[in-house]
Amino acid sequence: MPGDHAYALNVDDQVLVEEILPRSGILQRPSPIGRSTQIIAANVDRVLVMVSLKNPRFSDGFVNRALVSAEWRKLPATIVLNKMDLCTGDADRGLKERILKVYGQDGAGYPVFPVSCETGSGTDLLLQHIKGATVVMTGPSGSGKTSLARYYNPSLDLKIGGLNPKTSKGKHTTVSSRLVLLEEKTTLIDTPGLRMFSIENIPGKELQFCFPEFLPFIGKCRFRDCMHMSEPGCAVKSASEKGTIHMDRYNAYRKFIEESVSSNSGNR
Ligand SMILES: Nc1nc2c(ncn2[C@@H]2O[C@H](COP(=O)(O)OP(=O)(O)OP(=O)(O)O)[C@@H](O)[C@H]2O)c(=O)[nH]1
Ligand SMILES: [Mg+2]
Ligand SMILES: [Zn+2]
Repeated sequence: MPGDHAYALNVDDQVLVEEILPRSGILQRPSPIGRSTQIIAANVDRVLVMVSLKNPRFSDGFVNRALVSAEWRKLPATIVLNKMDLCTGDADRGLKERILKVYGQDGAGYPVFPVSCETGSGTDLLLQHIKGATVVMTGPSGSGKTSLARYYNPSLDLKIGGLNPKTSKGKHTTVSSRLVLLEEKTTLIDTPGLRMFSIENIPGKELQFCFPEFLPFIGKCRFRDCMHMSEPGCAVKSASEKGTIHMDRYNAYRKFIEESVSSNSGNR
């Protein structure tokens, strides 16, 4: 598993793994087959949610699910907006501004780094941000995860894929996770692109705690067991109406609650 810590012996120039140490900072996703879960990476300090504004197109649903999943695992998350070299028009600039407002320091509170693996813009700041840490990249296929690993370490023999010209989506080029060592004990884990980050494993009641900007308001609602949907005197809803919590994030929360209710009732 990329990121595992182990005791190993060196026997005749071969590394023999004796024992894998207990894992912390695990990033998981439900397995596409069956109900089990797959571990994407272990002993991780931070998750980089790697997306692009276009080619492939930015998806709030993907980003919100990835962030909720990281919060659930108590892993700090950073959003990396790659392919900024392609974003030159007013519409692109508008989208970038909205993303910063919704997810950045004045919104949900996440660090957001616009970068380009093509021109190198923003990559120094990002490297500074992850210095000394073990970070895992996750994102849709084609967002440029492997390109970033190769940008930082050009000697790496890693395959970079093209995009499907019709859909501008990636071609699922990376098929297994790979640990990449960078300078100053920084470790970057490249993973296969995901179609969608599933959060089905998170109980509905816990979802509110996976939105960090909700935390100052939780416990201040009229009802102690408020789910922040339609209950009167809800402090979270009221903060979203005032704009203290961005309405896009509040609506994402509502959608996840509705999904969790309908998937639970389907199991009965
Ligand atoms: N214009 C531009 N293209 C980029 C940039 N970064 C990556 N690409 C291109 O995007 C395509 C996909 O890049 P990959 O690095 O293979 O993407 P990935 O996220 O690793 O994709 P999977 O392995 O399928 O998950 C390639 O054609 C890259 O050349 C960028 O900053 N700007
Ligand atoms: Mg890749
Ligand atoms: Zn409430």
